[in-house]
Amino acid sequence: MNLTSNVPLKSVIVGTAGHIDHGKSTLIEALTGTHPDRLEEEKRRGITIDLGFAFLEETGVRFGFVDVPGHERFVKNMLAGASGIDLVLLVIAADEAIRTQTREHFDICRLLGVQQGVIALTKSDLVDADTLGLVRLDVEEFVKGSFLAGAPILPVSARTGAGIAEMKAALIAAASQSGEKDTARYFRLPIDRSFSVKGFGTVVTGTVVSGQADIGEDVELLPMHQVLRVRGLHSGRKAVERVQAGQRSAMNLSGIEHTAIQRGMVVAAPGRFGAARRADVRLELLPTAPPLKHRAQVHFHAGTAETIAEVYLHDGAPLLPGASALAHFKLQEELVLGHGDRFIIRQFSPVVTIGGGAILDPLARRPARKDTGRIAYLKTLEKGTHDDILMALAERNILGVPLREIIARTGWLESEVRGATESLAQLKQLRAVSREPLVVLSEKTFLEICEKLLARVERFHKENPLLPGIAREDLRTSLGRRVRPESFRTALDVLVQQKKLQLQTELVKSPGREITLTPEELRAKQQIEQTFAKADLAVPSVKEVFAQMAVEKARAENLLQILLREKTLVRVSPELIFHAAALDRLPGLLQQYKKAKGERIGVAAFKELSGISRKYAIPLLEYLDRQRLTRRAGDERVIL
Ligand SMILES: Nc1nc2c(ncn2[C@@H]2O[C@H](COP(=O)(O)OP(=O)(O)OP(=O)(O)O)[C@@H](O)[C@H]2O)c(=O)[nH]1
Ligand SMILES: [Mg+2]
Repeated sequence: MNLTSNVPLKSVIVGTAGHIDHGKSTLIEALTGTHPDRLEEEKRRGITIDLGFAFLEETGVRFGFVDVPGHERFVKNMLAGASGIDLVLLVIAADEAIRTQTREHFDICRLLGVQQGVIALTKSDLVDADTLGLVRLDVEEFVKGSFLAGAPILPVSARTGAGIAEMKAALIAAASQSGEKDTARYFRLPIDRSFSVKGFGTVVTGTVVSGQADIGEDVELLPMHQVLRVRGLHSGRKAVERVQAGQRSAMNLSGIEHTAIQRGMVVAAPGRFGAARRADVRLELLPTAPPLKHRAQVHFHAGTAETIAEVYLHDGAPLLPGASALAHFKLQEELVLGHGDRFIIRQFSPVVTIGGGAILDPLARRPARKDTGRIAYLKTLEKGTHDDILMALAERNILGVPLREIIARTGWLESEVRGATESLAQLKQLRAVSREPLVVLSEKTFLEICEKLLARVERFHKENPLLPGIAREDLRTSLGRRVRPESFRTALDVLVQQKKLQLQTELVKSPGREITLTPEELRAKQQIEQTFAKADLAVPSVKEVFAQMAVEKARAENLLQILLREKTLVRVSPELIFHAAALDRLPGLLQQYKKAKGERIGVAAFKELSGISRKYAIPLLEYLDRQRLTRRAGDERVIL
C-alpha cells in the first residue's frame, strides 16, 4: 500500500535559467529521469528551442520543472515559461561562469518577482577545485543584494552524478519555504501549448496561476471570450479530477480545434477576466538599459503572451536607467492581464531585456492630458486598501462600475467586492444602484444625479404650470446617456422615499405641487365648462370651442385636459366631448323610453330621444355600449 497517497502534495514549479549549453536540460534529466527536449530539431541541434517539462515527486513535494532555452534568440520562449515559476534553478557552467543570458535570465527572474531559488554550478567534472572556488565567489558577488543572496550554490555533475542528491535536498528545502498558492481566486491558466491527442481532441497546457478547475466545468477561452467545457485534466502526466494554482496542467477542451488556440491565450473562470489593449503599470528600467523614451516601442511579455507595446510616460520625459515610474502601455494585440501580474519589456531592436514591472489596471483607458487625477488613481491601485481602490474606481467612472468590470480590473472575489461595497455604503461614500448585477456609483455622483432630477422636475413645473408632472420616461431621457437606467431608478426611489418627489403612476411631480391658474386662465376654464354645459347633448366640436377663447390654443388645450382629468368633461370619442352632467341624464332618459316603448331602440329613435345630431349619435351609442347601458343588436340597441 502506498502510504503517501492520501497526503496532499505541495505543488511547486521550478524553472531553469541560464546561458546556452550550460547544462540546464541535462540537469533536469539527472534530477527527474526525463530529458525535457522534445522537438526533433532540439535533438538534432543539441540545444533547447522551446519550453520542456518534467516532473518529480519527492518527500511530499510534487515538482513541475519548466526547462527553458538559453539561446539568446529564444528568450521569448524562456519568458513564456518563466512567468509561472515558484523557484528558479539558476544554472551556471563551472567551466564558463557567468555569461550574457545568465545575466538576462537572472534579470528576468528578478523583474518577474521570483522569490526563491537554488544555484547549480554544472559540469563540475570539467574544472578543478580552485576554478570551482573562483566561480563560486563570482556567483556570490553576482547575486549579492538580490532574492538569490544566500541561496545554496551547489556544484553538480550530470556526468558523474556528483551533487545531484544534494541538489534534490536543496530543492525540497526551498520548496518548503515557498508560499501557499491562492486557490480561492478565480481560475486562470495562461496557455503555453495547444495540440491534439488522438481520441481526445484539443489539449492545452500551462501553469495554473490562480484558482482551480474541475472536469465538467466551463472555462472561458480569452481573448475570444469563447466558453468551452473541460473534458479531462492531467497534472504531472497523471489523470486528475481537478487542477489548481501552482500546478502544471493539461486540459482537454471540447468544442474547439487545437489550431484555433495559441500560446499567449488564456483559459479562465467564465466572466472573471477581461482582454484589453491598454494597461496602466508600474515600470522599472534595468540599470544596464539605455534611457527609455516616451512613446518608444518595446516588446511586451506577460504570462505566456507577447506583443508590441508603445510606452506612455506620464510626464513625457525619458525614464532613466535604474529608475521606476507609473506608465501606460498601448498594446498591439488584446491581452488577458490581471492586477498585479508581472511583465517584462525588451528593447525593440536589438532585442534585449530592458525592464519590467507590475500591472496596475489591466483595462486601462487612453491617458488624457486633462486627466489630473490619474497619478493619484494609479498610486491608489498600487498601494491602496480594497476600500480605497473601489472608491477610486467609482469616482473615476461617473456612469457607475459593474461588478464584472471591478473583478476583471482588481482580481478580487465577488464576495470581496460586495464586502467593500457594503462597508463604503455604510460610510455613505458609495451607492449600489443595482444589486443584481451589482453596479456601484460614488455617493457624490449619486447625489449629483438626485440634484439634477429635482432641478429638472422643478424646471418642468415652471415651464408647464398647467401640467401635473413630467412623464417618468421623459425625465430619464432628459438626463442624457451619462446616467444609467439603474442609477435613475434608484435616485427616483430615494427622492420619492424622502418625499422630495411624488410619483403618480408614470408622472413625476414635486410634492404639494398643485396647478395654479391665473385669473385669466380660471376665466377661460369656466368658459370652456359653461360652453359644454349649455350645449348639453348637442355639443360643439373642440375646434369651435377653442375658436371663441381669449387664451391661445396651447393653453386652452391644457385647460381642457384639466377639465377632463377632473371629470367635469368626458371624452366620448377622439372628437367628441360632453359635459358630465349631460351624460348623466342619459340613463334616466333610456329607462323612461324602455318603460314606454320597450327595450329596443334604433338610431333614429335615440336621436330623437336625446336631441343629438346624427353625426354624434353613433359615437355616443358606442360609448353607451362601452358603459354597458346599452347593447348592440343588429341595427338597434337593447337598453340594459
Ligand atoms: N561534462 C559534462 N557535460 C555536461 C554536463 N551537463 C551537461 N553537459 C553537456 O553540455 C552540453 C549542453 O547541455 P544541455 O543540457 O543541452 O545544455 P542547456 O543549458 O540545456 O542548453 P540550452 O537549452 O540550449 O540552453 C551537452 O553536450 C551536455 O552533454 C556535466 O555535468 N558534465
Ligand atoms: Mg536545454
